[in-house]
Amino acid sequence: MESPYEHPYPSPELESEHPFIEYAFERLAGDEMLRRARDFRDGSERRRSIRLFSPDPVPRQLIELAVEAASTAPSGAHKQPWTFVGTRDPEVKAAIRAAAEEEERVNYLENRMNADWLEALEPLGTDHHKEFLEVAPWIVVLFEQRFEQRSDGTTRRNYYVKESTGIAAGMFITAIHRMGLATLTHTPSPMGFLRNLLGRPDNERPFVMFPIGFPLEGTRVPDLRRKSLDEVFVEVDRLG
Ligand code: IYR
Repeated sequence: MESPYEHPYPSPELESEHPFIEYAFERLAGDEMLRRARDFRDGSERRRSIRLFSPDPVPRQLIELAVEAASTAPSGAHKQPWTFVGTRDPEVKAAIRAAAEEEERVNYLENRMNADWLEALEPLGTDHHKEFLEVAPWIVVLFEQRFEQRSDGTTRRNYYVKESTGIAAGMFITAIHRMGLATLTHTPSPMGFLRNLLGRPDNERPFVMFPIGFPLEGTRVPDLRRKSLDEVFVEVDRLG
């Protein structure tokens, strides 16, 4: 077929500087695409954030596989500006719980969250108790790298750090769900304490924390409704 492109990518000049490889893309039959699309949609629909984890252990290999999947996320200038920091150490988890509960105590009980915010959270029934941080077998904290720290001591800018790390977070959550585990996107606020407790360098800032494990048997979750397709998708077929 004749190429629809006047300006092919990569250009011969680009490729002479930076070698490219062929994209090993597998084009599926239409019915297989639909089957996979539905399967993924249905599986995603069953995901819930949970707040009561079982203490049952989870092998490190599963966490590693989820991090590898998440780390395939697209990122600004392919900088992959993230670090996933995992712990299953009881002392570390206890220290994280204590610090998170102290911040949340100020949020909930000393009015650091305003009345509107507290009202929005009411149906979820959250409070400053974060026992799950000790009970869940793993805590993974995703750090964004505000800049790149090279081994020779120099630094380089990263680009679209929050967007890139946010996409990696979504892929991590999806990977955890698809392997049969559960998590909670937890952002104790402010969460600067995580950098000290986990001994992370200056260029890293905590982005989100994930307690990970199996749901405690019989765990209940809020009876949420998700927005329908028409509430979240619009096709535009003429200029605005
Ligand atoms: N960080 C607090 C409050 C909280 C905020 C939102 I937005 C939530 O969706 C849930 C909780 C906490 O962790 O309790």
